[in-house]
Amino acid sequence: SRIAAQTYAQRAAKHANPAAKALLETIERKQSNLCVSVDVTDRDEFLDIIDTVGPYACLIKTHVDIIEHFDLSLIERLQELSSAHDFLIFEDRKFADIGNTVALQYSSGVHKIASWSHITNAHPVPGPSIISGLASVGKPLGRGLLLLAEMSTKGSLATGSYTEEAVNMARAHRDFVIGFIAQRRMEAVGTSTDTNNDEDFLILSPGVGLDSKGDAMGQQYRTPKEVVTESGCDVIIVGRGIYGKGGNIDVQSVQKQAERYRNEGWAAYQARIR
Ligand code: 5IU
Repeated sequence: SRIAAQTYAQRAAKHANPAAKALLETIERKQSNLCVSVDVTDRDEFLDIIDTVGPYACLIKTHVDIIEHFDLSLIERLQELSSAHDFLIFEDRKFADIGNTVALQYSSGVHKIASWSHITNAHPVPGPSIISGLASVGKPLGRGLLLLAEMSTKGSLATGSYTEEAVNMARAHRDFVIGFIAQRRMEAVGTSTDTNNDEDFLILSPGVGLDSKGDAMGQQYRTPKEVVTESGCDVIIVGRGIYGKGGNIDVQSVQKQAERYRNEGWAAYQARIR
């Protein structure tokens, strides 16, 4: 596709959304298209993993609702690590309710996601009102939203016309929807409205692993080469491939794996733009 042949820097220079621009710039500056997904429940382990992988990542993906003893001091530490290691933050909240409710879930409650997460995501299942609800909170803060156009799991229902309609919904809200969680590029999906030739959706792809094909709960893994070079995705999202089962992390091995996935992801991108 037109976009897949461009460099991250070229795309950063043209992107109008502040979160998308910052992510593309970070990717280029750090030569890393690696997003590390930190799905652990212990606060100290969460921060230790992020401090270890931070130098290799453009983005850290969180599920803050799984963390025991959460309070906003944890977010302060996360923000310190984000500045120290130069990565953005993506709370993988997967909003799915009516506009009014998601606006409250995004802004308020225990987690106050909009106040600290540069990027978040939503299921398109409620229709376009989920975008306007989230945009009412996130746009004034310069945030970006990803729609879940596809999933990596076996038997996912997000396929075919559901995926097409998700892409069409995003096209009508390009000021706030910066891209998709998906398994491939989306330019050819749905009905293109790209008359100015300036559509640039970021594709962030979970289900990435070098040593495993999946887990016992339906997850399916592909390699960075399959995801970035062959399917044209922009960011690889890697969790257990980097930190293993969790529970007592071996810092050296976590660091080694983060560096390995970063190198593989970047090589796969270089092979794509060549
Ligand atoms: N995740 C997926 N697949 C998806 C979506 C999200 O794996 O289709 I949407 C999340 C779940 C988890 C992370 O937080 O990405 C992948 O973790 P592992 O690399 O440990 O499987």
